[in-house]
Amino acid sequence: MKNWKEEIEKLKKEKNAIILAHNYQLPEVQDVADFVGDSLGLSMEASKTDAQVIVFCGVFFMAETAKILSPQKVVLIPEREAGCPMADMITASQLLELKKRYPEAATLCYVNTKAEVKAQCDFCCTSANATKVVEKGLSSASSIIFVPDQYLASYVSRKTGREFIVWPGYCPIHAAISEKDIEEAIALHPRAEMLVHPECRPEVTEKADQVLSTEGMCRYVKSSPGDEFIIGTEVGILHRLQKENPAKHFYPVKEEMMCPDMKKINLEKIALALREMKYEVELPPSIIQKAALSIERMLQFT
Ligand code: CIZ
Ligand code: SF4
Repeated sequence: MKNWKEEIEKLKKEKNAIILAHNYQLPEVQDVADFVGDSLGLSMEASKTDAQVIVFCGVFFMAETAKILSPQKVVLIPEREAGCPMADMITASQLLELKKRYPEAATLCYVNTKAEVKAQCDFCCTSANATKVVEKGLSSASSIIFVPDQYLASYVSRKTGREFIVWPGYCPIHAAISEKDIEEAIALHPRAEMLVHPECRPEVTEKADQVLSTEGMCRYVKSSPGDEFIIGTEVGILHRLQKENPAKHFYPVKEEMMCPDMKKINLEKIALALREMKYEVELPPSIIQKAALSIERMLQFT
């Protein structure tokens, strides 16, 4: 078998590139990355680095976000077909229709959206900062359109007491966790703390000990005195949690919590991306400019 790791290291130096991997990527992809993190953390790394080439191992909207924050750099995604079904649930024209129906409303989009949707919004947010963006950035808005994740919106609504005009989008992976799955996992590991992602359904987040973004889970586990955790998000994160906390124990709520799009990138595709400089993320300058505004506004409040 070819030593992809060696080849990737060599190509990285040749091309002055860095590799960024999302918390949900395959373990071997996380292990060759210069940084592993959430979509926003990775985009910030992309804008900070001196490297001219960024190989973004994640799904398409994340690579787009990196490009929006670093338009002068070359952003490559090793698999063009790595999309996000939730991000595909709303288009820019559907959002424009919604905005027409509620002309007074401010618009907030989850980072899991296409660049052209971000370009139509006042604010962007991630699962790590959605509550803060609503409380601080949008405190004076009389009403708020929040797209596309109805479950994240419902969680933030519970936390902030604000009501939103929502879109019926959802993550098919997180929405597949049921209340029964939670009860079964607790019965199997009664001492463990239950951490779930805010993309889960309300009946699931209500049963959890903590509702956290992926970075929030990484931070929480490190500082918690507990040593057993049930993890209600995509299973890729268990690799990072275990690596950073070798003495602690992690159990997925269920093994099938796997996002097929996140698993489309492998070492061979990373090597190929570097060798052939593909697939380059390109966006119209007007979209970059407008989408950057909603992201930069969010950054003031995080
Ligand atoms: O923002 C991200 O990276 C996503 C999609 C999830 C999370 O909780 O970090
Ligand atoms: Fe999209 Fe869900 Fe996959 Fe995240 S886990 S990339 S929200 S489909």
